[in-house]
Amino acid sequence: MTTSSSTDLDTLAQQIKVWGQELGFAHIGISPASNEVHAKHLQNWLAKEYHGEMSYMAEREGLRAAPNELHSGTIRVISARLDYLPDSERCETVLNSPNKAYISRYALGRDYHKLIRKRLSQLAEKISTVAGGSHRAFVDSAPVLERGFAEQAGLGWIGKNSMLINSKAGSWFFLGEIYTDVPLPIDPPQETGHCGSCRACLDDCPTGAIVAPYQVDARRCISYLTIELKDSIPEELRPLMGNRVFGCDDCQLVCPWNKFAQITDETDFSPRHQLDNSELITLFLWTEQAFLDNTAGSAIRRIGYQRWLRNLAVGIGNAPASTEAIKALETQRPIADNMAREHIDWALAKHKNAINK
Ligand code: B12
Ligand code: SF4
Repeated sequence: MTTSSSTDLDTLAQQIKVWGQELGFAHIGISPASNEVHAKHLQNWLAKEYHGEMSYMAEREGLRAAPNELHSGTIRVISARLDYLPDSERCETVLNSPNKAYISRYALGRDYHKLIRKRLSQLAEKISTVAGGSHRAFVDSAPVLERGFAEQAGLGWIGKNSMLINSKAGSWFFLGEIYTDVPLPIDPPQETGHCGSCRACLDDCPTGAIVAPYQVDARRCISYLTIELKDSIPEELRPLMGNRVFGCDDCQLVCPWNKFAQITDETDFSPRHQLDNSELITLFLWTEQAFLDNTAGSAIRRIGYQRWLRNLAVGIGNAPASTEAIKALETQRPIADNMAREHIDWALAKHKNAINK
């Protein structure tokens, strides 16, 4: 097949969607390779310093909405959606059990980065075989405005929680992209504004991180505090974090559109080591070797052992006072670095004060 005529390109676009489905993607859409509206939103967000310590967001700002600068010749962005929700039954139970550790649903199984990039590369190869051209696959960590491009490509619309939401599938999915120089036909965006008067996510965010509709101040977001932040977690935010020790899903859990969420059939995303239903203390008492073994191939490993201890110490500090918690905190205190130890001391003080009252 050649791609010289628009009919050929229409056929190729349809074929790409079929291949995408065969590779496990739930939705594929194609958009132009520019996004000025979202570039402006990003600029405002950075100006307010909502990115906190994520300096990579500011450093590569110009590239995010300008695919051609990241991969020369790009004129189209192919956006892909991969559902990850393993099952949602336990979320509320764990969140309401203060001795248990809540780990966000996206991180319970295998790290998604490699998996998605590999499949996108396979898709890019198929396109290349048929149409030639130059293609490059991205997922998450590259300077790409993923939600903005996915919205433009018709994969969904951006909710007040800033998540990309699909009217038939909610928001429990990852995004990935292929930049291409093949002039594929463009998909229409979905209508926007489906939040209406709802503001459940703004009202329910534990730390008040959704400071205005569509605007997340990452510095308050539990996902940032537990995953991105390398140093100490601000003390005033710790009590608000409850038992959320790696990421946070509250703004998705309360969203009414997630009653349409699709359960993933990717076995790689199934919870490992009972991470969807573990006691805070059990995880806190893992040795460094156990942490490395149990988080091999998982996104959790990226934060390292000391931040793992830091996050769990905050969770334990928020749990009901107990001598068992004091014992666990004292056991791990000597192996903690200064940063983690400060959180352990905070938690110890909370438990001891409550017990001595
Ligand atoms: C930095 C980052 C974070 C930061 C900052 C979050 C944020 N909202 O920006 C932190 C660490 C907090 C984070 C948390 C999470 N993240 Co994150 N994150 C990213 C990353 C790397 C960049 C996002 C970005 O560009 N932020 C900059 C700001 C300006 O963009 P934004 O908040 O998305 O805002 C957009 C819209 O709201 C809109 N907008 C802004 N202002 C306004 C105003 C109006 C009036 C309107 C109409 C629109 C509008 O324009 C903005 C730009 O597109 C992307 C991957 C990527 N390369 O894109 C993943 C990504 C967005 N994250 C993802 C996920 C899954 C999460 C978490 C659910 C993980 C978790 N469970 O803990 C949470 C969700 C928190 C939340 N509500 O955003 C997925 C989202 C998939 C989806 N369905 O939307 C992505 C796409 C990763 C992926 N490849 O799948 N994340
Ligand atoms: S919870 Fe309500 S306001 Fe927030 S994203 Fe969902 S529909 Fe929109």
